Amino acid sequence: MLRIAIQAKGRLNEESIHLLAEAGIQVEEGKRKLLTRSEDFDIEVLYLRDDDIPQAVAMGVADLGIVGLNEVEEKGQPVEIVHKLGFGKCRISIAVPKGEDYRSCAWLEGKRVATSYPVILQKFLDAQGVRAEIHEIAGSVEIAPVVGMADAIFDIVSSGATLITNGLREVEKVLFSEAVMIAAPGLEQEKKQLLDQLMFRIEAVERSRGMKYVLMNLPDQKIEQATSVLPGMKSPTILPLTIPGWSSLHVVINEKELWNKIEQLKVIGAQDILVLSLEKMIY
Ligand code: PRT
Ligand code: ZN
Repeated sequence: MLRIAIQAKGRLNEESIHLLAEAGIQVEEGKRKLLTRSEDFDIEVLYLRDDDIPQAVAMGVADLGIVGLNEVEEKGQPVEIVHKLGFGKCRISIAVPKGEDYRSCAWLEGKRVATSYPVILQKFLDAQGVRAEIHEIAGSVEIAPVVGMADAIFDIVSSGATLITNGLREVEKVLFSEAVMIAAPGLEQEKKQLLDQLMFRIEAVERSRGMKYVLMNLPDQKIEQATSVLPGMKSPTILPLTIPGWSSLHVVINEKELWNKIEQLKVIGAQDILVLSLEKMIY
């Protein structure tokens, strides 16, 4: 059996549960305890604070974890990053009061920087050859300059709205983060196999994101022309219709190019076009 640690509540909780559900692992929210066993897959879900997930995985309390890359980097625990999951995207940046004439990292020399991520910040400062005083605070980092506790901050930024509200300007983007799947190093064979199975499912879900399944009817003599404008995943599926000289063509198209492709196909002579959402793509 595998045990996976996910955030108990907070920004990554919902999407972690959603991802597991898409992979066929249902965890009933209502009945949520600290530890829940899935009935669909040989897995147990452990709910923790995100700060505790890297250590829980490194110690083998959990075999896997879903946590922000920022936490993994900060905690420096020996865990393996198995996969980037594409949600919880943010960056950790240095920000200064907007009136400051910040031009380079040299500005930070001798300054006080408030943060909840002292390890990542220290590494960055060392790499830049700058000495600054790091003030570690647990929360509300963005108000530190206003109240005179610090000259700058190093904190998570997503839309940037919080910085603007607090009169701050983002000057250095130090680390780009997103939720990642982490694993304890050296998982035993049986757990490794379950992990491979889980990742196979997750990758199938990811592949289908933004993809649409498109069906259309087309005169047979137009098939070649239609095929030439379609994306080259594999050749489209072509099925004969009961009407002589006509076929039904099925193809998977990325949402981004959907309208463009449909317009081209219509000009070629496609009719009765159906666009369906795609749940999983398994190769
Ligand atoms: O209770 P627990 O310790 O588990 O949760 P937490 O309060 O430590 O973390 P939580 O739930 O706030 O965030 C979990 C993870 O989500 C973080 O570690 C990041 O990997 C990721 N994430 C993504 C974010 C954001 N986006 C984000 N915008 N984490 C925090 N923020 C905060 C940020 O601290 C700042 O206050 O949102 C504000 C900035 O947002 P913008 O949009 O105004 O720039
Ligand atoms: Zn936390």
